[in-house]
Amino acid sequence: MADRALVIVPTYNERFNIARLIPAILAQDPCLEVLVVDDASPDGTGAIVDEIAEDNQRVNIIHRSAKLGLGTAYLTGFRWALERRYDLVFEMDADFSHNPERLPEFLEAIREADVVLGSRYQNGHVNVVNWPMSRLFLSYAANVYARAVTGLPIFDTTGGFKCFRRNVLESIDLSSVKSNGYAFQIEMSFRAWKRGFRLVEIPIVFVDRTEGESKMSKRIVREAVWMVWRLRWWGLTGRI
Ligand SMILES: Nc1nc2c(ncn2[C@@H]2O[C@H](COP(=O)(O)OP(=O)(O)OP(=O)(O)O)[C@@H](O)[C@H]2O)c(=O)[nH]1
Ligand SMILES: [Mg+2]
Repeated sequence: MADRALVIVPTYNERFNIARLIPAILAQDPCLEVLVVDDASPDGTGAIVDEIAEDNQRVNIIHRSAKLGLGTAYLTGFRWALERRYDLVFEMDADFSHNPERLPEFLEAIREADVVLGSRYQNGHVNVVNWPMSRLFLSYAANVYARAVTGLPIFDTTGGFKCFRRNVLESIDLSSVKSNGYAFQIEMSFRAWKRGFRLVEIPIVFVDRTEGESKMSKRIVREAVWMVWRLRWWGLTGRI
């Protein structure tokens, strides 16, 4: 039987993106389904997805009561996916920074891996379009730093275009995952790596959003700065 794959898309005020994104995802492969986790977006993103889901069995939505953060949105989505026995679980942004046309390459790569990571920085290349120099520098430096502190052998540790095999998510104690912003991406990959799963990076081009507003915050960056040391400690003490 073919694999069933769920693409989890967390949303907060993505009304100008989501209605275009969902069909673009579904068109890539018949095995793909979508789960939007919306945090009561004031712009009505949730209602738009409700309407799409009504006509399409491959589209699902979870409504949360308030903006509770990216990490907990994914954890909610992971649990939902595990309960329904999906074989593959994707993470993807709603703002077209992650090109849905790359999904088939993830499906191909996961055949030989347990986690596939879309990588903006690989082998000395930087594949980011339209970011101001300051943001690019921050992100690149954060990745060098995270790799150095945690030992995680991947170039793009904070990227959010990913595919997990179900058994990877099953083997991680989701209730003990602590981070909520960029650190969430590092923490999930670190936990998978520590358990001996095969992580594979494939190059992607990341394009800055053209619609909607950024939710990047200083708090999210601060969390990542500290979290990598916690992960290193947990790794050394066998807590992870
Ligand atoms: N459900 C939920 N989704 C969120 C939350 N914060 C961000 N998102 C979504 O997570 C994805 C990534 O967030 P972005 O705001 O694009 O973060 P980014 O790519 O680092 O920064 P920009 O593209 O510059 O905004 C998008 O689909 C957002 O709508 C949140 O608190 N809850
Ligand atoms: Mg974005």
